[in-house]
Amino acid sequence: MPDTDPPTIILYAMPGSLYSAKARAYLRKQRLPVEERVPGDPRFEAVVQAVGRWIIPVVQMPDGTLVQDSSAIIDAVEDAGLARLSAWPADPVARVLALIFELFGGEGLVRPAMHYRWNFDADNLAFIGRDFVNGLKPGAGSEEAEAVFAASSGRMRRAAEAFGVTPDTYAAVEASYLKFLGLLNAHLATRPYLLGAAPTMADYGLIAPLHAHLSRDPHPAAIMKARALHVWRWVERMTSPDMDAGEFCGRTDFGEPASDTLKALLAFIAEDYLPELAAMTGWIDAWLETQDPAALTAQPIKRAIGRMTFAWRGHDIAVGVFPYRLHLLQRVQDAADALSPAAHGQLSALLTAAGLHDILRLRTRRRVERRDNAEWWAA
Ligand SMILES: N[C@@H](CCC(=O)N[C@@H](CS)C(=O)NCC(=O)O)C(=O)O
Repeated sequence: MPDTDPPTIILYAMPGSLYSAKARAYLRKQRLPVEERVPGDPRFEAVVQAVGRWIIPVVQMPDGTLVQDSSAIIDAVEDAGLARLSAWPADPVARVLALIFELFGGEGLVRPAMHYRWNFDADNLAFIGRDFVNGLKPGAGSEEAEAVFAASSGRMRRAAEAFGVTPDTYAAVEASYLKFLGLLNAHLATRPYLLGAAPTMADYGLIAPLHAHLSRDPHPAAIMKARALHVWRWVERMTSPDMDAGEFCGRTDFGEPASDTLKALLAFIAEDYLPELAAMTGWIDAWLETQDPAALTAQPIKRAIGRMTFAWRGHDIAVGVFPYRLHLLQRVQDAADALSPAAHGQLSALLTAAGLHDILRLRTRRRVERRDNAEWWAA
């Protein structure tokens, strides 16, 4: 490669991984030289040692720094000045909305993602079985492949339960997803990306569940193709380095951010996800009160710190409590807190009309911080 080419970013990821899709879509839109490697690549071993756990996606930046976490990867590329097409919309109100979709995409849509991947074995299993093995143990023979897939799929099926996907919620998870898919399809019929002419963090947040699981696994892929052409096209668009928006004939003005179809999506988030955020912040705040502050801040936060029950669509569902979600919620609130009074008024009106205003209010007594590729309780 000639000296003038920008140095390559290495992305450790897998085609079937939810958070990998978010980092990959963003990196592709930047048209940066990226080399994607699977975790089964022997070079991943040293990355696991350095990051301290087995997790993807991880990016090795051109200066050698390792960054884990799809959100942190996007921030790192932006901070390094490498972004061609920033993930952040110019309008500060739209920026807050982008962060709401980041939170809802990566965390609020894990129920349908896990359900449609793990509860339709007849359609999905042959595809995801080999897809997993290609990422985890490329070249494995059939016996070894079976053992590799059994171990990782067993772990992921248990994860689905930790998100509240159990036989008595299957019907509610499906009804919720189909409603969301209809609303997103109506929105994307009118514009190429969530917030208009260009991709933003809103799109990168939603592509996480909508790529690897909901558009790629055979069973949900058929649902998306049959019911939601515009969402399907958007998924294609999000995997392309160019805008891939020919059907919009060069239009760039979509009157953002206050379209009715966007408001309907915000109202859906209020109905579907706000109850869980309220329960989570309440649970974490009560839990923090009982903890010894010195012990709390001495080590990184575990992925799940407990289990809570809350009412969701007529069911009492038991789910893990994941402080990472609080970190993403804080990003929403920090961006809202930084708005001018006029912009804050505009945001408040939009969120109030959608029934989502509480998303700015749900806070805990101690913040989550990120450092050394992990989450920590703030001092
Ligand atoms: N917050 C992280 C989550 C990453 C994550 O959960 N990755 C999954 C694959 S999609 C993983 O590596 N799981 C491994 C495990 O939990 O053992 C991010 O956004 O990167």
